[in-house]
Amino acid sequence: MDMKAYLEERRGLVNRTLEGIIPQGRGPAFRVVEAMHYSLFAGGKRLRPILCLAGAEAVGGDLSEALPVACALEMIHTYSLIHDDLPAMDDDDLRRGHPTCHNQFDEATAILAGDGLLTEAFRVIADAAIHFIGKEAVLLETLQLIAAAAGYQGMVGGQMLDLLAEGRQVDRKELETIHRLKTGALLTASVRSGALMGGGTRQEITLLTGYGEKFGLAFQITDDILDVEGDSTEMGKAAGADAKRQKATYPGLLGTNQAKAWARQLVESALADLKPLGERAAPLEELARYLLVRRH
Ligand code: GRG
Repeated sequence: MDMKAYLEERRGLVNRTLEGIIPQGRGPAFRVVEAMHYSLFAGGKRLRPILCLAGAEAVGGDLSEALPVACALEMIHTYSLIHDDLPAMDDDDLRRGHPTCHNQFDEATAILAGDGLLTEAFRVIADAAIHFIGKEAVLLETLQLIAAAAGYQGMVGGQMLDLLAEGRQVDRKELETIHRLKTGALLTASVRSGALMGGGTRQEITLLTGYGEKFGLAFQITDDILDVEGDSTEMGKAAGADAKRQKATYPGLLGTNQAKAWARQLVESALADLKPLGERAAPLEELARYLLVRRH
């Protein structure tokens, strides 16, 4: 398949829908909407919405039914980046190749922009109920899944553990827990929610959840490797940030070669999960392979 064209088409679909959700500079509190829009459209691969749509596609679902959830996932992800960059957390100046939200605006506005995106994401999912009359249980399960993945049992909890681990020796088990929560939970929820919204069977949903978990971990390993080997301009953020903050990473713990070998193993295992789904899972297959060659 032509993956480049596929990704461009999906990004376009997501971006157009997001533009409709967060129109530039409207509403009574113009400044916060401007900051939300700024961070949302400051680049970004749109990996989570693309995974969600591909999850729906893999079970033969209708893309339009998964689209609001796909956009909500990107909004939650963007909120997490804005807050992660704040001086109280990673204190970063550059994100997605642009000044971070608190540098472009100010700290209070950046906090509110993150809050605004997170809250709005759940309104968008709730609004999708109109397409789910008679099958509300699917939407409720999705809502519950995404809330758990984003909250203290998922990303927020992982971020807390990550901050607590700074400057301290961490073993492989602890590192895996941090990343499974901080990064993996939302990525897994992206594929799983797509499969749910697409009307997948329980067996299909379980297979795609397994895929998502391995994808999430492999994504984090390759993110750590890029922090060591990557190019700041290509990545749109400073390389070497992990070492600077004395963060535990996979290359730091296992060595770069072993970390790469583990990422390959995880991708192979994720691909095996997709086998029973056949051709419809081809985009997810390509997305997993892309992890091993990505440069940003
Ligand atoms: C503040 C609650 C809270 C959580 C922050 C996402 C996160 C948790 C921190 C970001 C720090 C980081 C670099 C994590 C590693 C993996 C990751 C999430 C990378 C960024 O995701 P991409 O590569 O970014 O999908 P784009 O910009 O392409 O969307």
